[in-house]
Amino acid sequence: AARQQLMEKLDNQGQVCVYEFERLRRTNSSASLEAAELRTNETKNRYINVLPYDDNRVRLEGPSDYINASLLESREGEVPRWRYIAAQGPVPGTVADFWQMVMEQQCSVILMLTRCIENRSVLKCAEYFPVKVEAVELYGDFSVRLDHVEEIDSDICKRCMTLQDNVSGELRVIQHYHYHRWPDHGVPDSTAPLRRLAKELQASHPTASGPPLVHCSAGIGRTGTLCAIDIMLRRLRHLDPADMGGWHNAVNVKRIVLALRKQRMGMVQTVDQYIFCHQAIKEELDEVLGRKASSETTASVLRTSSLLADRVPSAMRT
Ligand code: PTR
Ligand code: PTR
Ligand code: PTR
Repeated sequence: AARQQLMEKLDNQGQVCVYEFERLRRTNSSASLEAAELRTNETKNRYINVLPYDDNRVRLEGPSDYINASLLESREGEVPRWRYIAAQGPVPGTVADFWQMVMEQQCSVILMLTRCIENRSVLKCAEYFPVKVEAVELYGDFSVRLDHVEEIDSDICKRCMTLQDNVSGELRVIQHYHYHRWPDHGVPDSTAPLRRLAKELQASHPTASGPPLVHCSAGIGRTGTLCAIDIMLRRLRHLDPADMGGWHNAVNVKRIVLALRKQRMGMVQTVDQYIFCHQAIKEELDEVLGRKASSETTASVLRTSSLLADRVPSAMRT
């Protein structure tokens, strides 16, 4: 029913999405997964079928360097540039590894897109931070203090934390955004909170720090969707309004998802999430353009987007 609604909102272009996504799903990567498949690393993976590629997995310092996380990056020369660490929600045995990664990769923003427990009793993510303000929890060599909590939206909780490496004494201040209304394999009711989250990310991300860390349970479905939306919003902000090619590129969801999937398997996991990415960009365009121009502009931009790229003769695309 949710998909039906989304499709209707997309002016019956949802069918094109279904077709396009099926093709995307069949483009499998042949990249190797050796570290992830090592016997010794078996218990570090939350799901046996969601693993990071060797090429771009995040490596921990020390003898056992494995964590289920991937470094995702824009192509050389791509403008604007983007970078994320996409990770699974830690299992109880990898919480200390998770904080080690945050410290070593110099992350200062974490986006959490899952609850720790969903459907009453299903564990989706270990509790990796203290829940009481001013409380300190110890995870291996790391301690984490919860400094401050703020509800910035009915569905988004922002937490400020201080991470300390108890061996070196090094400290890091972390901004943690928790979107807690998004079940796995599904889509939220509205695209607004995620667009909001992407904007918070832009605003709060210090330029000199490491990549933002995005995670859900497996680190592919919800994480992929948020990354795709964030990339589109970044591109929109960089656009020269007269550059139709730029518009086309900015909203080419297919290309973006393909680029993400090359770097981590299954990014944007379901067709509903794929449709949701289109919906998000459409609503953002409506918001950005709607006030100034007619929705005809939105329609013409969308017509040139990937949504119809396969169907529209190239002469009609611009
Ligand atoms: N391959 C990417 C590039 O050079 O475009 C790597 C990259 C991406 C590097 C983003 C840095 C990036 O952003 P920032 O400097 O803001 O962390
Ligand atoms: N075994 C599960 C599956 O293949 O569906 C793994 C999985 C779990 C995949 C959750 C994705 C999931 O969603 P998300 O990446 O949004 O946490
Ligand atoms: N082989 C896939 C396909 O044919 O659909 C992968 C692919 C997807 C290739 C998108 C290129 C794509 O982008 P565009 O159609 O925008 O060039």
